[in-house]
Amino acid sequence: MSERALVVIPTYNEAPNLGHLVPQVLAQDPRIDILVVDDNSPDCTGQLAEALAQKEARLHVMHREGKLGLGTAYIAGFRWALERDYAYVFEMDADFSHDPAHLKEFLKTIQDADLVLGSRYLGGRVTVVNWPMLRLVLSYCANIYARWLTGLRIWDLTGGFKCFRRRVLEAIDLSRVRSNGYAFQIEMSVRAWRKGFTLKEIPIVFVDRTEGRSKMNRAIVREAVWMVPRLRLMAWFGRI
Ligand SMILES: Nc1nc2c(ncn2[C@@H]2O[C@H](COP(=O)(O)OP(=O)(O)OP(=O)(O)O)[C@@H](O)[C@H]2O)c(=O)[nH]1
Ligand SMILES: [Mg+2]
Repeated sequence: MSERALVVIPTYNEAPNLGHLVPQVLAQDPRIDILVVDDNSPDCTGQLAEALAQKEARLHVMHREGKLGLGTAYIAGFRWALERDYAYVFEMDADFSHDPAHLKEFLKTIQDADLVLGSRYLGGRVTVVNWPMLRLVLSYCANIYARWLTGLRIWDLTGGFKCFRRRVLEAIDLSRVRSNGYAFQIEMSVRAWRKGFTLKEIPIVFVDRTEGRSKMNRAIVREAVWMVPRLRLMAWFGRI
């Protein structure tokens, strides 16, 4: 594999994490670049990213005017990648829940797949560290619900550590992707699956953030609850 990979990292108030994360990600493979998509974080994550990018040519930064949500941040990052010659595009959180050490395994697995998903529940085995029980139960049940309704036989559909082959992002009509929170993860995987691409799951150990604050809220959960049956209906009517 000689092609380049872009790791898209959306940030909102991740200043305590970003400075540590960037060198660890870049150290995994010389073909990896990073795009930070910052939504004008009040804690100045955007300025920190700029300062880091002055010293590191493989780090790029996109600034948006305010908190517009995770899904649209990724869509903007995907478009940026497609305008350049990246063969692989990653989604990754800035909060160290996603261990950069897993990136190598993703790059190996994507050689025989179109979309690789980092899975916290592969084979029913839970590999989540330090989450409160309620959060874990909610996430696990959300995945059973999504698997049952969409018919996509994947253990972890809501995870946000994943690697797309370029042609998947080219095939999906990004302007029609509707969801912005956890549902965004489900929607992207369902759309890839419906286009006939090959999905593979690899086990990851997911560790709860120790720095910064969670952006999870009720609206994100609500969106996922109604978006899943909507995806089912769209699939039935051949809209995706
Ligand atoms: N640009 C941008 N990034 C966001 C937004 N919301 C969340 N993020 C980033 O997306 C990643 C995942 O968000 P988290 O807050 O970790 O959400 P989570 O993983 O569901 O929640 P916790 O891990 O419990 O904190 C992190 O890197 C966040 O900084 C947003 O509206 N815009
Ligand atoms: Mg997180």
